[in-house]
Amino acid sequence: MRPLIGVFAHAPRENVTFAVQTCPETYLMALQNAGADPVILPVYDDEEALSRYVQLCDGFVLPGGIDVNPLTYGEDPHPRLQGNRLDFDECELRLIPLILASKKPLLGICRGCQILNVAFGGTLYQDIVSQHEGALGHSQTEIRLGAPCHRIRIEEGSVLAELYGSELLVNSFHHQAVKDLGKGLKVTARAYDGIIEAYEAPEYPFVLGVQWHPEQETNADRKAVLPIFKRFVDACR
Ligand SMILES: [Mn+2]
Repeated sequence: MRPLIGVFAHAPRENVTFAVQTCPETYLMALQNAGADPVILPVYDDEEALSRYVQLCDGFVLPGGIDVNPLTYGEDPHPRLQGNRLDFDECELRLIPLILASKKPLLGICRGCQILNVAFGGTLYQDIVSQHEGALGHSQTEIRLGAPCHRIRIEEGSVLAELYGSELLVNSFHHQAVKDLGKGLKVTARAYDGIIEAYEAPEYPFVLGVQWHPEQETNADRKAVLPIFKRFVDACR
């Protein structure tokens, strides 16, 4: 039986003439290729609906997207904060505890990794360049989305170490990042400037946050796409 994976929709970066909830196709394709059936779940401010989604699906993906509003972790906006949607943040912050309580697998990617950290009580860099001294370029200049941008160093004993060993080349499309790690999370990869690129939650069967976009890596020569999604989908069976 192919597991049913709920991918949460998010707001587009640009303001559009009518409100939409969107999901890049690459997440759906990566999950399908890894042996799952994805469904897009609407962001919906109704606790009962969110509980139904959590019952319905075997695992969940929190995808990339726009900035997280800093009010969610008790800070005022930095001048370099970009477009954000507090209502989406608040919905995800109501949803995440329900998923965690179900013990079902949860994969947070980019913004998903950031909001998941906030749900665990952590904070974010609102803008890496202005708030983290010595930061390397996390806003990728190589034009192809799946091309590598920087190296990450992986901690021994982690899911990522099982999949990739001690170092991996990843893409990078973020100006925000995890600052203070939430309680119960464990850093499992960092960039060489110290920025947290991945964490796990050892008390749960499968909780993984990655700051890069494995779903974009469609080049067969690169190895980053399928291992993460396969491992995640296996955990959802
Ligand atoms: Mn990065």
